[in-house]
This record gives sequence, structure tokens and C-alpha cells, in this order.
Amino acid sequence: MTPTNPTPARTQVGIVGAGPAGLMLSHLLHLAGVDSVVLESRSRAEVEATLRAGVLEQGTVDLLIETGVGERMLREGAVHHGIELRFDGRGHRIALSELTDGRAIMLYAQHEVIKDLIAARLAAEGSLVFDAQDVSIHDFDASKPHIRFTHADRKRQLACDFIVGCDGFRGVCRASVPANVRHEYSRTYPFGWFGILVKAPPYSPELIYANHERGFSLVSTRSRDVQRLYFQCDPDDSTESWPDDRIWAELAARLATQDDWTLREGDIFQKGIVAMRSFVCEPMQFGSLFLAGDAAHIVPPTGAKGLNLAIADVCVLSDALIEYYATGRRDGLGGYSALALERVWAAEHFSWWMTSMLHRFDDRDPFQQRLQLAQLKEVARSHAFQTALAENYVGHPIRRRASPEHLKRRPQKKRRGAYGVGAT
Ligand code: RFL
Ligand code: PHB
Repeated sequence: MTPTNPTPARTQVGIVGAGPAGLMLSHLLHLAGVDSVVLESRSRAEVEATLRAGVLEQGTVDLLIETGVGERMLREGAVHHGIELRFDGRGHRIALSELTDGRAIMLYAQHEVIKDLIAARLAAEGSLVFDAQDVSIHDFDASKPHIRFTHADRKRQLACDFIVGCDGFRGVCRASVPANVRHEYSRTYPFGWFGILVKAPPYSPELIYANHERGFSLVSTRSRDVQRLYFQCDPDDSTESWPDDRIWAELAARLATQDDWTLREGDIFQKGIVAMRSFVCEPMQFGSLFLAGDAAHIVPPTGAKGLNLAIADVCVLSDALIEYYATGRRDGLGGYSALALERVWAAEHFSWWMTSMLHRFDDRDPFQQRLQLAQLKEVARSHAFQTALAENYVGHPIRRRASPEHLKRRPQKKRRGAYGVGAT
């Protein structure tokens, strides 16, 4: 059983959702002495076992290290300095680090980040409530915001100064805002991603994003023994209609290349289908309610931006909350939505661009296919296009209103014991 502390009846910041956004926010606030409670509807085991992202931007990596939760990532993650774009049967390397003054990406699974953050919050005696049922938020447009939920069959109420909805795309927080005050922008793509996990050594030293007339595919990795592969599929497809042989045949066809590379089959131990959509809710603040991460926006995974955006949101929001508790000033809180949305829309554009360039859209539209190929050739040829791709892929530095001075003032007592020595 997870050793959470008894739930208090009041906190400064009530956080709904223990994904990357909620846990990182709680961690950042704690480092500056601001109190929070995280309410999560699933069990700790479920949260820690949910397989999702794999690519961390440079800014996310830096933040994890800077705040003392990067030790295991530095030991077990893999730094990548480039990616391959594959089309017309050839690979074209995008030299991420050379094009971005040495910035890079880290391959380290989202659920490992989650485990590290949960361990840190529990070591610091933070309030994490797993299995919180029927969570509902109230009075965030008035002076006494509070959250109601059921835990261990008891109805509870948590009074807070602020509520932060980090409860993902299908959470309750955004849905609790009256529809006439939120503006939502969305696009659903006519395909999904079929993802598999394979027991095998890495297929390639760098990720491969492949465009093929049969559809997109992606070669990624999780560790020395586990590899992650995806291919574009029908959004209504089912895993049952894809026996292993069919998967390997499809991947072999889509990834075929005249370069010296062949796809080795391995033992597939997990299959799943992901929907592809772009979505933004504006603004990201409604009175004392703030939205962060997937609760406010979704990107198709082609740009590997979702988790990274969630981290960037809470970085900006934690600065604003910390400033408020230190000085009483609300400027940062008032500016949160606009500042976060700038990054969100840039990431939306990049993810849409990568998706549009790499996937098969309408088979009956050869004009669009020619344009797509022309775009890929231009990227392979042009230093300017490659630089733009690389800058977006490794991620722009997170714009913060103030220097994160509070990180230097973090409570020392528990930190040393809890996090060990990883922070540099
Ligand atoms: P999460 O991770 O969805 O966490 C939300 C949490 O809130 C809980 N919750 C509730 N709790 C209490 N009461 C309620 N009513 C609740 N409703 C929900 C949920 O149980 C959950 O624990 O949102 P967050 O924190 O905003 O994080 C977002 C990221 O998870 C997401 O953007 C990424 O996984 C997207 N993504 C990728 N992002 C990257 O940056 N790099 C990648 O390489 C990358 N690859 C991916 C991805 C997403 C994928 N899928 C499955 C959509 C690859 C895939 C296949
Ligand atoms: C992953 O490894 O899960 C992954 C990698 C790159 C992406 C999306 C997902 O663009």
C-alpha cells in the first residue's frame, strides 16, 4: 500500500491528477515551501504502469536534474544527438545537437519520470491521494475554491487558495468550466498510431521517422532490451486484427531502405492504438482554476511534445504561484495563460507540421502526396529547414518571467536524504 499522509482539509494549491504535470507542479511548489495536495483517481500501481511518452526535451531534462529528480534518468536514459527522416527508401540524418548549439533529447520513459516524481514527493512527505473517486471542483470563480472527492469510502472536502487541473484530456476540471467562457480549437486526424513494445536490442542508434506510401512508421527505444515501434493505422482498427506476423510484414515494408539496415523481429509483448488529435482550450485560467498539460491541450505524438508541454506549463505556473506566496503579487498568475499558450501554439504548429509531412492522408489525392515529398526533400536539402526542425524537436528553452531563484532556497532538510546526489 502507498504510504500517503492523512489528507488535510486545507492546502494552498489543490492539484487534480498525478500525471507528469500534477506531480512536477507539486514537486516545484514544495521546493519553494508552497503546500499542495495531489488527488489522483487511479491507483499508484496503475499510474506507474501507464506507458506513454519516451522523448524528453533538453529543457525537461535540465529541470529534472536541477530539481533533484534526474539521477536515475541520467543513469538509465539514453541521450540522442540526432534523428533520421526516412523516405524514398533512404535515410536523412537531422543532426539535432550540431544544429542547436549542443542541445539534445533524452530517451527515458514517461512512467519512469512518474516513478521518480512520486518517490520524491513521498520522501518529502507530500500529500498524494491515489484512488480518489468522484473528484469535483467548486467555487473557483469565487473566493473559497474547494475540491470534493471520495476516498476509502469517505466523502471529503479540500479547501484551497487555487485549484490546478492536471487531469488530462478527459479530466473533470476543464469540463467544469462553463462552455460559454472557454474557447476550444481542435483537429482530429483520419488515422491512429499502432504502438508495440518489443523485447529486442535497439534497432537503430537514433529514432527513425519514416514516410512511406503504405503510411508512417516510427522506430524508437525504451532501453537496451526493450524497443518501441509505431505505425500509422486506421483509427478504428483493433489490436486483434494485427497478429504479430502481420505487424512485422507491415513494418518491414514501410521501413525498407536501400541503406544498410534491416528490421529484426523480436518478441512483441504489448500492443495498443492511440488516437491522433490536436486540441487547445483558451484561456488556461478561469478565476482560481488553472489548467495545465493535456487538460488544456493535446498534440499528435509525431513531434514528441505532449509531456514536455505539460512540464513547461507547470514550470511557468509554479513560478507564478511561488511569486504570489512570496510577494502577494498576482502578475505572474494573470500572465500564466498567455505565456503558456505561446509555447502551446508553437508546439501545436510543429506537431501538425511533422504529422502532415510524414503521414499518408487521402490515398485519392496524389497532388498532396507530391507536395509532401517535395517538403521532405526540401528538409533533407536545406540547412535552414533542418535547423527549424531541430530547434523545435529539442525544444525551445522554457520562457520564465523571473529567474528561478526559489530553487536555490528549497528546503534542505528532506532534500538531501530523499534525492541523493544527482542534482548538478
Ligand atoms: P496525464 O498524463 O494524462 O495525467 C493526468 C492524470 O490525471 C488523472 N485523472 C484524474 N484524477 C482525479 N480525478 C479525475 N477526475 C481525473 N481524471 C484524470 C489521470 O488518471 C492521470 O493520472 O496528463 P499530463 O500530466 O498533462 O501529461 C501529459 C502527457 O501524459 C502526454 O502529453 C504525453 O504522454 C504525450 N506523449 C508524448 N509526449 C512527449 O513529450 N514526448 C513523447 O515522446 C510522447 N510520446 C505521448 C507519446 C502520448 C502517447 N499517447 C498514449 C497518447 C506517445 C504516445 C503513444
Ligand atoms: C516514443 O518513444 O514513445 C515516442 C518517440 C517519438 C515520438 C513519439 C513517441 O514522436
